[in-house]
Amino acid sequence: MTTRTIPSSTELSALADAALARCGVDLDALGGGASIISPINGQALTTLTWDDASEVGAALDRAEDAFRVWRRVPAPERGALVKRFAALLGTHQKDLATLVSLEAGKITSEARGEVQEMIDICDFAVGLSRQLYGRTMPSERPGHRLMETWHPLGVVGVISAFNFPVAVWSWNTAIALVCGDTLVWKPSELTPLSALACQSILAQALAEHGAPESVSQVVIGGAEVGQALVDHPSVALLSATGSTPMGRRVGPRVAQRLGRSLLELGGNNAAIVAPSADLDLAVRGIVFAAAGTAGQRCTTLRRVIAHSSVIDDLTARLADAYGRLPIGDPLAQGTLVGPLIRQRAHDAMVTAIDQARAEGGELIVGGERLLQDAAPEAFYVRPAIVRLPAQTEVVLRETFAPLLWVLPYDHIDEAIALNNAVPQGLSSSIFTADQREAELFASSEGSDCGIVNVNIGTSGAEIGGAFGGEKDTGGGRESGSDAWKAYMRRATNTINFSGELPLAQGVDFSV
Ligand code: UN1
Repeated sequence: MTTRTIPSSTELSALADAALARCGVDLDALGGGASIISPINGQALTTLTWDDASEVGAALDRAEDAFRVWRRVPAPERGALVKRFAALLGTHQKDLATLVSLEAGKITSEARGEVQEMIDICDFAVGLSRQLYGRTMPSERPGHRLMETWHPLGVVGVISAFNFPVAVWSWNTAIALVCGDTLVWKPSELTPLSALACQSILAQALAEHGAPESVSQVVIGGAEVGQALVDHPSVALLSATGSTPMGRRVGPRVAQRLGRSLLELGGNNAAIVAPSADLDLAVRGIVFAAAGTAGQRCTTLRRVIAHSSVIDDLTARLADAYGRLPIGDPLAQGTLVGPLIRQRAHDAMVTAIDQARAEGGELIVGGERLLQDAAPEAFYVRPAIVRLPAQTEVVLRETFAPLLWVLPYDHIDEAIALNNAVPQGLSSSIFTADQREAELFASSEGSDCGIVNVNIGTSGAEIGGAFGGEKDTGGGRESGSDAWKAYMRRATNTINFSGELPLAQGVDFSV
């Protein structure tokens, strides 16, 4: 089942304009310049003037000034701002979701879910604003107190990717704001309208709160704008989400100036399907994780490692489900798979399928381009499944498209070794009814990823946990748990209230 019609440019532009206007964006100020393309039809939604790199320095100066004010505001009061922001996000949930669909091609349900993820992290941050706990430790010296305090860090630079154009920024922003930091955000050049809408909504909350407007700013532009942010000494923490090659460029540059970076990069996520797995559950979990968001999440399931006793049955069931996936206009009710972001993603998928075939793979289903007559400049594809006898070279790299490799295994140790034998380490899962297998997978000898799931897929994490992964995924943790510590600086305080001056480690230095 595939929708046959794709909205016209006029319809999509009208939707974008209306949503932007409701979010408070001044349409006349967008200016001419770069075309913002919707992947829904491959045509321009509007045009936008980009900032140039020199504007980054000015934005950072303003952010530093705002920081000196914002850091003095008590954390629970900073939380009150985030609470208001969440309420405004609730009011504009539909508008923001529309913009996310228009720019990133997400289906309505997932786009709304992305905005819900923003509201959820705001709720988390509001609670956190009263829980920025430091520890106290027993001092070895009499009459002394030893403790840690957490202080605002400074200006946080955020570089975000097209596939989560609003949620990932909000993970950083909600947490950084309660931590007392200010922010400069460079969104993906593919999704600037969603960013401008977020910025406008946050600006409203800041104004109502009487906070400096430069607490949060956005700079729109290409790679040179991102680079200016990466290199600037005013950026205390650079949080970047994107591909591993991007992270390899960014990480060393920030390290060179001894800045702090938080990297959330590529994944190559696997699900092990054990002989005892509930296959109905596994199929549902796999289809959402592999074909949802048209395979364009960093947490997308890219590899199924199935026991040889279930692999035929599982593959047949997956092929059947893939054959029934409704693909087309992401704004239309019932669509489950929208377009790829651009031609490059489609080309990468075709190239990977060809390489897999040359490496002994068999294309089970999908890979064909759809809706070419209705939208010749857009890239709709049927998600594909390729069965391979082993984890060949093509499987080791992340192809950011709905392309699922199915690989066999015979023993759980072999399955875990396959799970870990890729350069990336973001997300992983196992479908099993065998508790020992599940626990082994989640143990220190199991999956080497930052996210390790049992009987659910690899994507769709909640905001309560820390989010990120190891190896080529970059090692950073965003979102919940104690990820806030990356956004603050820690001071260790030793307070002497004794009237004596005993030295630590028993050192004698009396004169
Ligand atoms: C991403 O793709 O960069 O776990 C983030 C998930 C979402 C976040 C994905 N909550 O799939």
